Amino acid sequence: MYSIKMRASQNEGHISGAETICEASDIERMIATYFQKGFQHENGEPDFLNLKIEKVNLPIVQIKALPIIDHSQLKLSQLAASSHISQRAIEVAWRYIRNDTCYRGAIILDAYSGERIDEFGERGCRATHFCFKQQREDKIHNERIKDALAIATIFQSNEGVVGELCVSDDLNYTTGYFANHQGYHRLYDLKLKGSREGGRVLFVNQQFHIDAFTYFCQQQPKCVIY
Ligand code: PML
Ligand code: MG
Repeated sequence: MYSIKMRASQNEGHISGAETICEASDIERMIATYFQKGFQHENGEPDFLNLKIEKVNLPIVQIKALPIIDHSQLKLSQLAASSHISQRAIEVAWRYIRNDTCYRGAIILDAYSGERIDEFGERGCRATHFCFKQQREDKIHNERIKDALAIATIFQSNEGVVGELCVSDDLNYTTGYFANHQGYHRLYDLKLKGSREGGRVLFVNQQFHIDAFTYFCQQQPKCVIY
């Protein structure tokens, strides 16, 4: 199997990214798909596009996708409270999401104090080396949701991660999610159209170990099964 990754940027600012793990026979199709995605993005015209193909040498672990919970009346404050995330940590998260930096990955906050505990800087922590497979009859057809569900599931599979808030940094996409151990809760109208604000913030408790987390998210090959 091969890991395929794409990232596109403009003036070093993030435009678009994507990744999967696939068979050798699918590499050509995937790089064509990602090339299109990177170059036809509403966030802007890239001046840099990187495609990376790597052979996967470690065994791939399978993880079960979080259930999708789609109740339009869900409130972030209630979800956060049920995951023991403080109001203060949520306020800090919004500040990171609304600032001018487009992080490529997630930033990590203490769920109680709201203090940032990672050292990933402006890059943030990405989930990498993964693919998404569907086994259910009622398949997800939306590529964006497949990708977001895979990433949310990978983050939630780590000890000490109690929640994740995601707001898309895509210009006109206003739906995001809050993930916790119960599932992937879709949240509507998180921002106004025409804004690049967005990002992923993880909330963690005392059980969290950054080294184990980083290895699992970035080195361990994973297949998220829905
Ligand atoms: C992204 O665009 O990177 C994040 C997508 C969030 C998807 C939310 C949803 O529609 O369920
Ligand atoms: Mg995006």
